[in-house]
Amino acid sequence: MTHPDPAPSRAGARPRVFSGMQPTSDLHLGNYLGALKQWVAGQHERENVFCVVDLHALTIPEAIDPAQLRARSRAVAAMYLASGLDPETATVFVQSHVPEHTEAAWLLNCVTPLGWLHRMTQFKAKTEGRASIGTGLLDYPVLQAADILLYDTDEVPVGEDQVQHVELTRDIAVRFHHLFGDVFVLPKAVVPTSGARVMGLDEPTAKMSKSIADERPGHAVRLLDPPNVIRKAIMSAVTDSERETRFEHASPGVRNLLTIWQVLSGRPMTDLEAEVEGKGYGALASEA
Ligand code: AQP
Repeated sequence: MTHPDPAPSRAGARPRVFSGMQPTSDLHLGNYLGALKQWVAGQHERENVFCVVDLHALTIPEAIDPAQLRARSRAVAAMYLASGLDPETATVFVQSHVPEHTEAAWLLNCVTPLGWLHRMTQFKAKTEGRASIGTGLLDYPVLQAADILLYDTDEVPVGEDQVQHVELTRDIAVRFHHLFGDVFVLPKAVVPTSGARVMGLDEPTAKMSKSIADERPGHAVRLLDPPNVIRKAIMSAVTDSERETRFEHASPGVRNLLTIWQVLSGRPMTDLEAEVEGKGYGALASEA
């Protein structure tokens, strides 16, 4: 489905940004490079609304301890600020503290065809191998649409895995407009050119993820890991037996390390390739 680009929501105003993270566990490098880094970089040119989306963390109830969820919500908010979000320019809040999110989700549920939700790749990925699947896991993209649409959001800075949900948000808004007239600003996803999908260090064909990092040390670099743990995870990252360190010909593991290094250093990829060419993966991992 295609829609026209959204008109600016408030004439003359700066674009409004909304985004959030689930307090399911400690944030990792993928969360930082895919989303948080962009939030911080753009904050002075935009109106900023950033949420800790604790209700989304309930979609896998077996994994939730209520006291831990409250503590993790505070920890995620603290990570937003520690990463450089300025509370003077950004509104930071916890989703469950604003009941309008769930009220709006119900209204949007009633206009969202079930088939649209079954098509979501995150739903397919998160239900794989699960004996019991809660309705919330299917429906949470509608709550996400409510989160975004409530704030007249122009831009949603996210990692690549969330782009489909932002497109669904636009589809739901357009359907609502067909039925009831124009109400919402149509948001667009904004993904970084590099680092939009950081892959697992131990499995570079799957994205780095908080829940997998809880089960497998060496899967991710968490933002609060001490330097020796980070070094160990990077040095033991899966690469391959080839000696190719040029980005376009490299294996997924090597591409992942090159991407991480490139985004964190801010240097052009060709410089980095030249620096490690012929030196093997030890050199690449040490640099990354
Ligand atoms: N590997 C990743 N690379 C780039 N961006 C990523 N994001 C997540 N993983 C990567 C982006 O981080 C933001 C917050 O994500 P989330 O908390 O809403 O949940 P998620 O996308 O489901 O992330 P995780 O880490 O995989 O968490 P769990 O394991 O709890 O499901 C989003 O902008 C996301 O795109």
